[in-house]
Amino acid sequence: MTSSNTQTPDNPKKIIFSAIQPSGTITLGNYLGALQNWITLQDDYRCIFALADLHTITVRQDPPKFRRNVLEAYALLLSCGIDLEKSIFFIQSHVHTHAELAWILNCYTQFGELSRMTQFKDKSLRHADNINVGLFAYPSLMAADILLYQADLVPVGADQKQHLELARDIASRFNGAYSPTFTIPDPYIPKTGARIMSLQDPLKKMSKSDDNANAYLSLLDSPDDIVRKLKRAVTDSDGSVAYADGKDGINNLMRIYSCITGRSFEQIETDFSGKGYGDFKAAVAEALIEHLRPIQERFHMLVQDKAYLESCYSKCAQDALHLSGRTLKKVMKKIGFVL
Ligand code: ATP
Ligand code: LTN
Repeated sequence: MTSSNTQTPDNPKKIIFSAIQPSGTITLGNYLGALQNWITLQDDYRCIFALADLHTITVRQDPPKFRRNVLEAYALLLSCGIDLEKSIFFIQSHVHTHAELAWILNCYTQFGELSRMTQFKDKSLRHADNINVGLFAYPSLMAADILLYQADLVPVGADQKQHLELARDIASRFNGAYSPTFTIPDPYIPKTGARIMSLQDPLKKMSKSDDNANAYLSLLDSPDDIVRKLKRAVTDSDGSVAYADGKDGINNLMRIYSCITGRSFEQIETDFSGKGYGDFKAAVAEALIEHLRPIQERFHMLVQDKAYLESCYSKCAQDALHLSGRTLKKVMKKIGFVL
């Protein structure tokens, strides 16, 4: 049986583009909110994924740490299940068309539009000593990423929706000024798009750039780290394992446990009725440790094989350049560049 997205001559597979910044160790939030969906989408869509390292330098990076973060994130995403037989997975800075189209799109994006972006406002407050032009123009680079591949769908978390809307506006404006050039991308907000919250402040999202390492679970945390961080996770004084308003800490742990084990909230409530938070936290830790074990094993093997990693990202960069080069050429021709 073929699903509606299976490729046939008159029904080419839809194109998906998404990217993640290699700005630190990938968290459980990134995994459950984004990466797990990327992995499942690979069967039904033509998927193109990237590590958005050009975006990462909008915040100052320590060079050796940055280099390590990029290579580790590449190995980790492969370990999570990005399959290069099905998908392209490249490093953004290896494909020069991104910076080139971003410059062009800057000239089709208004100052006022970029000024309204909430991420720019938030990051300007957090990095008040370095409000650089790249931070401001971040969304036009993101638009270039997406539009270069004529993506139909872009899986992103809610925090990126505003940027995607801007990408749609820029694409429509360009198409209107010349002739249809770019596919207008739709956001793809996955059903299981769990929003995983900080373990220390369950009203704040779990983030890899949190100063407090106890607030997030990294995919590379050791079993001891996982047990310790979960033991310290903030809960409430009610004591019953139940999903309810005001129990943000427990709700978050239930969401994590449910995503990992596939058990519904009702099933979890039944399994843990009469048991305390200590037992529940131990069960969440156990489930996570088992889930992450094969990913971590693959990661530790892959990350040492620099030659293999290089062969993967070089081949993918070539494929990405081939696809994106066609769009860039079309754009330049329409604008009137001498080619
Ligand atoms: P940073 O801390 O550097 O801002 P981040 O951890 O918030 O990074 P991003 O690199 O901005 O993560 O996001 C990568 C993807 O992961 C996005 O699609 C985003 O929506 C998703 N994501 C990030 N944090 C969470 C979370 N806590 N729960 C669910 N999804 C998340
Ligand atoms: N801004 C995104 C990462 C990103 C992206 C993209 C996501 C860069 N380019 C293109 C989707 C499509 C983030 O911080 N999560």
